[in-house]
Amino acid sequence: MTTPSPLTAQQVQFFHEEGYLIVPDVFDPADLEPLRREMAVAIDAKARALQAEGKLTQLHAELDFDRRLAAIYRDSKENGEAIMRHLEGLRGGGFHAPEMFDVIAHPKLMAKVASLLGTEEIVSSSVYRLRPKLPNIGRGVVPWHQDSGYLATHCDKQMIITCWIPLVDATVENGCMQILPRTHRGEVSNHRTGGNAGFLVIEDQDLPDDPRKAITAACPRGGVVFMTNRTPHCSTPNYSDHIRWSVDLRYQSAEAPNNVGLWPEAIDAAGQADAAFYEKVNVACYPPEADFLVHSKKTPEAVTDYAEFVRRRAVYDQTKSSFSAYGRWKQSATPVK
Ligand SMILES: O=C(O)CCC(=O)C(=O)O
Repeated sequence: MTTPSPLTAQQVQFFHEEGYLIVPDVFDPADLEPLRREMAVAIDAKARALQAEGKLTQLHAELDFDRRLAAIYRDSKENGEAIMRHLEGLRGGGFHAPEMFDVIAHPKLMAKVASLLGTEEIVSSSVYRLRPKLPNIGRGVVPWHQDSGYLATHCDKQMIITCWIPLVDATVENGCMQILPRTHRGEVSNHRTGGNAGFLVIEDQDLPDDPRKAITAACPRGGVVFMTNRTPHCSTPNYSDHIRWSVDLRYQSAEAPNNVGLWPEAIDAAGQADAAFYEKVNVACYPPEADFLVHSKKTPEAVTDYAEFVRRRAVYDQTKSSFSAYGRWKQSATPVK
């Protein structure tokens, strides 16, 4: 394979000035095919399991990845939700497969992230989200927020890069993201709990700029939307006839606070790890999730492989961390009249 190209100096400058960067061709669309295929297999397996339990009658197996889950959801919200929960990738649960890890650690992505972080020593978080935004279903509409709203306060001034990767062309019609540019250098805005679908929300009066200045982050399959953790963004409804599939991943310098290599010595029946674990794990920007070294020039032998990635996700999933970003935000969202 040829050495993947870094970003140009102009792209890096744009990212640091604007707080985001859209690169339309990080991947060949074919690079994402194995992930799409494995996700389709996971949907099929869960749909068949629901059928075996007598909960689902129509498999819709004739429909492709971009339409099948929407048809299942239309027949039964419960079945659609069950499949989404099975996929979403929360903590150690949800969908994980070598094809997912291959995207997280993909050399083409690492080259771009290294350009933005200014280092080849890169830590990723096992927190990733697979987002099936179904046509005309409100659940996938994400209100204004900064990713820092979900992270620990001691990481407010760190650089944590979100890579938002569409698995279909993301367009205005199918609910791509909106981004408020040049606002990422200030403090973390006031977030409120109780936004759409339980997400945190920055209400308009708390946004660092007029939301009418937002840019529309359309991005083709193969592209990546890069954002900082303090870049306000949201996403809009899907008015198309297909699912807007995407995955979002997070990366930071190995110098930024993290829990790489930290394992709980023991976990009791109630899911409590040893006290030393909680004391140390709170240094991470998002303590409930296992960080791991994903790319390194200095110590390539220390880079985490898929088997260890799975082990770390599973062991962190068992620990009941007391950290909740929601505790940072006291006020709940203004009810919509
Ligand atoms: O995929 C979306 O609609 C929103 C994604 C998002 O908010 C994020 O990646 O932080």
